Amino acid sequence: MSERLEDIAIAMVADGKGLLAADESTSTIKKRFDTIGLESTETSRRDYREMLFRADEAMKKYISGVILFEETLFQKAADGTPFVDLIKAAGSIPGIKVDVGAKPMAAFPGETITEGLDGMRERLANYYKAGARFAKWRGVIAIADGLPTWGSIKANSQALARYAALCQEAGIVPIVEPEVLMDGAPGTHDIARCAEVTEWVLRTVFTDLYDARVKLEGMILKPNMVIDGKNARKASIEQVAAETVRVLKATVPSAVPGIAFLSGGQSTEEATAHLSAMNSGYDLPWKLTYSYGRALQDTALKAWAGRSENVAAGQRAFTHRSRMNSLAATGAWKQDLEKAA
Ligand code: 5MM
Repeated sequence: MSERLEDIAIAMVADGKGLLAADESTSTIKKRFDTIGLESTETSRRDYREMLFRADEAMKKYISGVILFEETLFQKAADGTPFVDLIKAAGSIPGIKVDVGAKPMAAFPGETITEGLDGMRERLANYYKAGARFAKWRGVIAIADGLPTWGSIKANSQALARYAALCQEAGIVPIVEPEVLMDGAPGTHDIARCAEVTEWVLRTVFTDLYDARVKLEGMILKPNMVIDGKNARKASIEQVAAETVRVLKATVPSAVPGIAFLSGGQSTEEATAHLSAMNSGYDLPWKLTYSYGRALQDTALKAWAGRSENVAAGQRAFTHRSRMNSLAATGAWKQDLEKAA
């Protein structure tokens, strides 16, 4: 019997758990490996992901699901165990990134449109067979002088809605990720501008999801936090939390079971502090948790540095960050826990 979308979605945002975004495409993981001077090959990518997925405590206690890149979904650990089996054995859910990337949008200079809808029904059937029970699609919205435009917001929003409808048809929970960039060029906008654009984008996305007949109970939203641009960071933790909650309450129906944030280039500790602040002191209709890529992986990647003798150190770093974010997901994180570690 196939699982209900609602149940999968609820499991993805279970108390004190969140998602590990490990779906870096080949070009993005190369950039990450460049920072530790490691060549990106199928084997080095496997070794890195295996280190994360075998971090037992983190995976069992803090990670509800892992977003994978297609290569990783079908990849095996060094001993031949499929990664999907490793993830499932830890009680976590395998997921798959199904978009094929944000591409320059014709006639919209400086903006992108995410591609990947063609042939998606067939691909989803294969991913389901391989064990994926949720998927992810990311639309990217940049803030700059005169940007974003309505044309690009609408096109990205409609693509997200089409993708979500196809996922639900396939028995797969869609993670709907409309990312308003904090670290796009020039990254000098203030928090008020981010709030205005995020609200505009989310209103559009939920209208398109309704028009596409997407069942809100069987999806997860993955938004940016409302924060000022990376090159103009000023807003306090409390301000980011308050503005993010305000915009989400104004736009996200309570039928959505959970919201799992992206970290978007925030420092690892900032991403944790913001999440914890939102989970303490606000009355919220949905779960708020993490679906972090960089904010869960950065310290682990550095500790590992591509060396087999550092696997345990990398796993310790990943476990620590996962535990801190797990505490943040229930509003129980405190800064001195970082120092203690
Ligand atoms: C892990 O990075 C994801 C895929 O990026 P590319 O398609 O560009 O390789 C990305 O979508 C990620 O899942 C989200 O942005 C969340 O990651 P961060 O690092 O922002 O938390």
